[in-house]
Amino acid sequence: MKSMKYDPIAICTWGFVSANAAAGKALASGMTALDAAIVGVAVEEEDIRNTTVGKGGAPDREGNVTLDASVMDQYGNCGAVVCVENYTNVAALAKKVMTETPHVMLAGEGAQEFAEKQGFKKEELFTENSKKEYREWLKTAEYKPIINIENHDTIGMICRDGNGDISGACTTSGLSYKMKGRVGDSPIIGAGLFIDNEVGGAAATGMGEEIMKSVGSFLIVELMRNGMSPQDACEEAVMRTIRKNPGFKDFQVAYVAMNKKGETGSYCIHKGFAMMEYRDGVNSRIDTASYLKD
Ligand code: SD4
Repeated sequence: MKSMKYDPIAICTWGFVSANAAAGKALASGMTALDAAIVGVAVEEEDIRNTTVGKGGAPDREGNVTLDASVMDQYGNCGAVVCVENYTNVAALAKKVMTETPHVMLAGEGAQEFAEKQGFKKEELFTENSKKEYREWLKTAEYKPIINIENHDTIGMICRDGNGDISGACTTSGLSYKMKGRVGDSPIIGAGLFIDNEVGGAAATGMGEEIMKSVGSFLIVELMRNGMSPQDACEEAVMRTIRKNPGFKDFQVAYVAMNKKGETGSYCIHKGFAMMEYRDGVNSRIDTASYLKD
């Protein structure tokens, strides 16, 4: 490991062992926090066994696989793409929107044309396995998000590099069998992801509609700015949703956060959520405390 001013740390949503390890390794080799987060989440984007991120992601109810992603760096720059078809590495594409255009977000066809121009590889994202599951789903065509299973495995990642700078990325295929055109929290800066390098960063997973309503990741960073620990800030953000929505038992909302000191936290409504944390060269799974105990 290179000698560094700060210990590199990577955290991410869910038990994405390889993705978090890839980010940790990248940080240890001296990569910036933003690039390490993109390298990390790309592991899930490319893993066709993951049916909620990237290639192999479940389609919308009409059979289109559409991806959403966002990135944010230590300078407060951000980029996002929504409803992207046929390109796997949408977090890297979101970075290109940030660095190569005067905009923050590109959608659908415009984002795809931009991807093409930037040299991203065009691919079929709808895999045999997702097609099989989709055909099964079509038999009833019932839309019912299942807590913690397949509908909720977005990867949101926050990294701190050797300079102590914090950046992040968030990438998803969104809710399985969503309405055509539906976009969740993951590509919305402040909802699925927010970074303020003076304070820290946060990322979300779960029912995007609820996360957007409370601008959850921004809320967590602001709570940390006002002195809360990452853990307390994640808990308060989840509690805001619980207090406002009596239907909270029917969906999952989960957050991970890290502050400038490298302290981390996570919290969720339903048990079963976990956070990965890479620190001191060790990648650990942390079972997150939940509001509902069973
Ligand atoms: C969304 N937050 O699109 C995402 C869903 C999710 O794993 O977390 N999926 O609402």
